[in-house]
Amino acid sequence: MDFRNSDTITGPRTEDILPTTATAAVKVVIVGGFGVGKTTMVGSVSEIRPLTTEETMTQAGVGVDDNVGVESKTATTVAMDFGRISISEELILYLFGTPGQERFWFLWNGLFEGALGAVVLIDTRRLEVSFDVIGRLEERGVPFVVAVNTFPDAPKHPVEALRSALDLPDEVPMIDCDARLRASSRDVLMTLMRYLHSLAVPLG
Ligand SMILES: Nc1nc2c(ncn2[C@@H]2O[C@H](COP(=O)(O)OP(=O)(O)OP(=O)(O)O)[C@@H](O)[C@H]2O)c(=O)[nH]1
Ligand SMILES: [Mg+2]
Repeated sequence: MDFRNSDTITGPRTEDILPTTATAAVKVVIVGGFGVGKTTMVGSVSEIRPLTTEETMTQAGVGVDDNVGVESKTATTVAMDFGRISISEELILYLFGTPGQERFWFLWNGLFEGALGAVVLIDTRRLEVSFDVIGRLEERGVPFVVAVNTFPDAPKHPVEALRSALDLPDEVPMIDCDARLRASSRDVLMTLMRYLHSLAVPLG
């Protein structure tokens, strides 16, 4: 377990302290198949030092972990990512990134407890790694938005084709993003918050 960008931990930094104006906190889970950019997204958008649990991938994972298409990846999340972002002076989001490797999916149960919504990150080069993820969210009844992470060599599909490939209902928002960029990751979270709000407001 590791606090990125830190050598010694000497106590909370000013930016780690929860603003006194905060009155509501929402738990959001960032989910997706192996290597779609979950840890990257939590790290780019978090205003506190993200907690990561990345471990080096070794030969022992060959044949167990599915790294097809992301062979250059050298580390993988083995438990969770954690970060925090203030959406407004009052509203704080707590972000939990899930592990992508299927052998760690049993951890999802704890990570989803109390979650109000989820972001499903997808990589259009490897759409198939997202099918099970979306199915599991639907089983749990957790509302989610889909964020298409833009890798440079990823094929561009029309939104309707993507929706149909993922069998996504029309009302589920879909947005392009670059998980490395704070503003882009923040837009994704704002889309989720707007969607959750629309679900909470009773129709006319
Ligand atoms: N070009 C590009 N690269 C990205 C983007 N997001 C992530 N990456 C890279 O893709 C790789 C995988 O990202 P991670 O954030 O580790 O993916 P993950 O979903 O947490 O992976 P697991 O925890 O192993 O499932 C890293 O090398 C990132 O630098 C993106 O939006 N664009
Ligand atoms: Mg990760």
